[in-house]
Amino acid sequence: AAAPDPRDFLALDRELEDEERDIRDAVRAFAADGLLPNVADWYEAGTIPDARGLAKRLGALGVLGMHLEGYGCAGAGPVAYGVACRELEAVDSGLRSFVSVQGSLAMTAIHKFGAEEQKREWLPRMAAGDAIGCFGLTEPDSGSDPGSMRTRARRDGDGWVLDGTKMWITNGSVADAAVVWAATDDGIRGFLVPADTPGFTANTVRHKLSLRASITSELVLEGVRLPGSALLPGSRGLGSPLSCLNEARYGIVWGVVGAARACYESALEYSTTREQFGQAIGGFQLTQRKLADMVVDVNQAQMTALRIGRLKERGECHHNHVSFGKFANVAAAQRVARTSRSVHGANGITLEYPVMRHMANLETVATYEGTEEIHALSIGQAVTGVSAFR
Ligand code: TGC
Ligand code: FAD
Repeated sequence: AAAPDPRDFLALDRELEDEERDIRDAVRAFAADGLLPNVADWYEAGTIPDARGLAKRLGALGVLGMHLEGYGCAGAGPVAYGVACRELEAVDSGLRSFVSVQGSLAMTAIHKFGAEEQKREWLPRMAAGDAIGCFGLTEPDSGSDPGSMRTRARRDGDGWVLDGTKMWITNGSVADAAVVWAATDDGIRGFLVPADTPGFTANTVRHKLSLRASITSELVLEGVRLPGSALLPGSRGLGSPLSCLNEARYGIVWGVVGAARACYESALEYSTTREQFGQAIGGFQLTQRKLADMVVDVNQAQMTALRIGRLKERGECHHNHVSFGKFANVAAAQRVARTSRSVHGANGITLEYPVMRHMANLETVATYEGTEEIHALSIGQAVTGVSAFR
């Protein structure tokens, strides 16, 4: 048998189908030319300077809502979608976030719960990147427990009035429309709020030390009057936003394999070129142990992602499988990023290398879309049958 390829030790990419490999190559090439050369500057600036231009370029690449059917979406399989997330997050978690929020959260909410007219109005524009969407579930006092939300939608004749504050909303200040989750007399429902509606404002969160190449915002809704047609009529209860989260969480299961791979590959390259005590540091036993730990984590995380992807393809992926993947793979990526940082010595703390940027980003990734603790509790509940959330 051939010796393992250090960049794909268990030859897992050989398990990809042709369509999946084509998407991998297209996104990887796009990322190498159009994202990687700029991302450290965006990170340092703490923003994506031309979010609209980026949306259009990602739309042209075909990755926005790529796993959805119809309305200008590609209808790609879950593994193809996962591979795209992996290649984007190999550059930066903020860029995968952009695609997750647009496709897996905002577009998925409209696709699953929207009226035909809402789908026709928004989905093709969002798939093309001509319109940007965001997804407002979290509030200042309701994070892990979104069921405690205070944002309220009350009936006003045929329409609705929304009041409340959403916090930590990715792309909030650049969005054309926000999917806002609000409590009503009938439980939690979703609303499609155009950003130019009077009473709606978005304020950018400043001074983040993680996910800096991403726009994060507070959404304030003060007496926002909406027509009856703004309701997502199919949405009902907390299960509706949670079912969208499953899609985005699935993208993270794959995405963080990319972040981990980038950190491992940077350490591998560095360890063969950096010399101390008269030899490449990759020749020291302690460095080899670090490389072994990293390559095992990257490949195990990739196996987990691929397995969950194939289950999803067959309609056999339960949301607890996704919790398993997010819990295991984010932790693996964090270990790899930290280990890789140590291999790079002082150079590892700069933006010249991607490792500290990934390491800081992964703090956000471990928090959003359900914290590490929330997913541990989901797995605990799945294996014991006992809920320990409250
Ligand atoms: P609980 O009573 O357990 O559940 C309420 C209803 O929802 C159902 N359900 C799910 N359905 C689909 N998918 C899931 N993952 C589901 N989990 C639960 C459940 O069966 C029930 O249905 P029904 O019919 O019986 O009513 O609700 P709970 O209040 O006890 O909370 C459960 C918990 C803690 C798991 C949930 O609230 C949770 O997941 N909390 C974490 C919140 C979170 O992940 N927020 C993310 C915000 S969005 C974001 O972070 C975007 S970042 C994106 C980026 O930039 O990439
Ligand atoms: P809290 O829920 O207050 O948790 C604090 C700590 O307590 C955590 O360690 C948590 O695990 C722990 N904890 C809470 N409950 C329990 C329990 N029952 N048992 C044990 N431990 C527990 N949200 C959106 O709606 N849309 C977005 O687009 C979005 N984008 C984001 C982008 C960024 C950069 C960040 C940082 C967050 C984003 N979020 C978004 C919000 C994110 O989903 C929340 O931060 C997350 O759900 C956790 O909520 P919290 O920060 O309020 O923490």
